[in-house]
Parts: sequence; structure tokens; C-alpha cells
Amino acid sequence: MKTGLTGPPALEWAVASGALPGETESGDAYLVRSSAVGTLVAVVDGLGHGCEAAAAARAAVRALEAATMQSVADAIRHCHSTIAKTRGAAVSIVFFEASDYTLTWLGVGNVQGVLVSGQRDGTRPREHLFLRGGVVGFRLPSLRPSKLPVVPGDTLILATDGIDGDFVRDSPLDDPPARIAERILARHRKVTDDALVLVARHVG
Ligand SMILES: [Mn+2]
Repeated sequence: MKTGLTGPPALEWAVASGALPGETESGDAYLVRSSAVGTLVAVVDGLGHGCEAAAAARAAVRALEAATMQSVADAIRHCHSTIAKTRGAAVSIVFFEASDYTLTWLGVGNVQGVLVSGQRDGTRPREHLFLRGGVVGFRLPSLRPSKLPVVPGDTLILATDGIDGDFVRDSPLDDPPARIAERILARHRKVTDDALVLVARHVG
């Protein structure tokens, strides 16, 4: 379990992960990176599992560390060209903008993303990241990021495909991000793949 506080905008985050049983390295990786303009969060799933998947995921994270923050599409394109010699990866990326309290997100491949509203009155539904088919480093789809407002209490969850899709229904907001990440990994992890879940809450 890794946890942290970062921003702007202020975010409390946690990551829970585990490698496929029998493998020493996970092919899933993540990045949380802040600067004055905002915070970039990404989850990466290197194709397959084992050391080659881990190498692809590490290369993708390094590329995203060096990429422009403000444009998630540019960041994905930079990552794509940088990791072309690897197996490639699924990448979902989210930029929290400090100046206007929005997030912009983009997903290539199958790292799921959901934004759960911190408002309990039910006026704002859960938002799901629209995933486009493709493999970063191999074949990019057209990139159309979408933008959403973010208010205190809103909680972003990113999960690789080693986590089953039911996790979305199992993410109440009463718990801190570390507890949510731990619970999702414990309850929804598949035994057939590496698994990683990242939870980031905007704390006002
Ligand atoms: Mn996977």
C-alpha cells in the first residue's frame, strides 16, 4: 500500500496492488505527479505479465513523468512514441487542473476509471472514463479527452483489468482512500492477472 497527500488541487491518494501469483514483478504501475499547474495521475498495465510487462509499464511511467502535464493527449502521444520498442501498455491518465478545479481524462486500452461524486444527494451520477481500444506503444486510437468539474469529496478510482468490474458498485465514500483501495483489491482481485487500484480524493 502506498499513500500520499499532494496537489494542487489537494488530493489524498492511495494505491493497492499485487503481482500475479508466481510472478516476482507486476506489469501494473502508476504515477502521481504534481506541479503548480495541477496533478497528473496515471495507471498503466503493461501487456501480458512478468518482467517484459513490468519493463513496458516502467517505461510508460518514465515517459509520463517527462511529458507535458496540461495536455493528456500530448502526454499519451509522447508515451506512445517513447515506448514503441516495448510490448506496449494500456494507459489511463487524469489531469487535475489547479486553476479551475476540473479534471481531464483519457484512456487507451482497458484500465477502468470512475469518478464518484462526493455529493450524497444523488444529483451527480458516477462518471465513467470512456476507454478507447488500442495499445500505447503499438497502435493509438484517435484521442478525445473529456473534462469534468471536480468538487471536494469527489473520488477518482482507476483499476487495471486484474480487478473485476464489480468494484464500481463497491466503492462507498465513507472510508479514506487507503481503505477503499485495500477493500477493492481484497474483494475484486482476479487470480489470473496482476492487479492495481488507485484511489484519489479531492479534499477541499
Ligand atoms: Mn492486466
